[in-house]
Amino acid sequence: MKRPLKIGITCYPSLGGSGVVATELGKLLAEKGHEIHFITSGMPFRLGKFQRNIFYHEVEVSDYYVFRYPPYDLSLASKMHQVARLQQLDLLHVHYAVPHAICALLAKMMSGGRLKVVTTLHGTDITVLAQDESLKDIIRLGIRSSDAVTAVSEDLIRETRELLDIREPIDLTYNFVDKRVYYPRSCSDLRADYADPHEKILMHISNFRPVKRTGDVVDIFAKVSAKVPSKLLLVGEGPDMPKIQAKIDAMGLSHRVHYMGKQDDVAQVISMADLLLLPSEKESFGLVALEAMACGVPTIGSVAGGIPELVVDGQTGFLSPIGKTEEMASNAVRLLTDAKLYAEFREACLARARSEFCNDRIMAQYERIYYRVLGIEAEVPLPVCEA
Ligand code: GMT
Repeated sequence: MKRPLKIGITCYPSLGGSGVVATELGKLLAEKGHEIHFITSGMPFRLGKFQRNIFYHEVEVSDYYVFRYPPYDLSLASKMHQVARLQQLDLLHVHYAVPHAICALLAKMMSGGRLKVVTTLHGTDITVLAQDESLKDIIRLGIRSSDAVTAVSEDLIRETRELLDIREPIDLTYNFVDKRVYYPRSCSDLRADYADPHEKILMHISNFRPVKRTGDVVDIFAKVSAKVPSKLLLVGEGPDMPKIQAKIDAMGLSHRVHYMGKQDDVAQVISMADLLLLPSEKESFGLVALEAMACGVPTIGSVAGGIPELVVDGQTGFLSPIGKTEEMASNAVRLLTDAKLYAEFREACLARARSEFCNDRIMAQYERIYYRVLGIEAEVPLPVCEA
């Protein structure tokens, strides 16, 4: 008989896909009866209101005057150990290898080896940080000393093996969306705030870092809007935003662009869009493309990282080589000007999101991993999700 588990979850609590996935997973596991303890530097932003079986433990960092750099990693490791001991946790599930896998390893050592550690790799913890010679060995140690390692795409598994020479098994656990939250929302009123009825809406959502190639977003939009009356909605903020604003001004597009800032209710916002633009340089998965897909919005994107595992080229979007903005723009125009083709893509999006990336199925995969590392024999059926 399988018993409910006590699980500590650590992630980056601020805006970002890995934090979203970790938080949503914790909420779903709690609904299923597991006890979830978030151990993070701040309240995970998607945690929302009180929910049974969910607890939050804030990591406080010592600012003792001798420290030039406050030792966050040590405080996190100590907190993990304290919570694990007090709450009798079965395991720690850490999202993003750096520094979380190493902190969990320290907590495990403090527990005398009793505590199990599951590490989920999300993207730049491997594709960027594992290329940094000063971090490579410690990331490898974190991965090798975890009791189980998961990654959010086949491509990320491949890169992890290549960059770090990891031979140990890595479980594939795609990201997911909660189908009760991500579905096409009605938004005709809202749409009218941003676009005239005859105009299309193109959207980009990200943290505006260089890997997102937001300059390409503007180039694609400029080419599309020259042919199809349209507006660009930019959601999120980040270091490249001032550069992008300057580019939009210089190209005379300001009157066609809305800056939406950070938004919490992504399903509502994304439902306003006709297309999502995701021309990233690196993207281990591209959670936002899945969120769009679940709301019936096709993606125009790049063949980068795990995006092709998610977006089926020619069915739920169009993918082009990185930087090929001309091709991306003409694919966007094709979709926006062919109502029949667009309707087919929309249907394919909804079906794929519901069947392949449904929360029940992915959560069951994680549960299987938890029971496996704990050596508990448990029947966890893998639900088949209807399209
Ligand atoms: O790795 C990052 O850049 C940050 C991370 C995050 O916290 O948002 O994003 C990664 O994890 C997401 C959730 O698994 C993926 O959907 C993103 O594709 C991935 N980002 C990159 O690979 C650039």
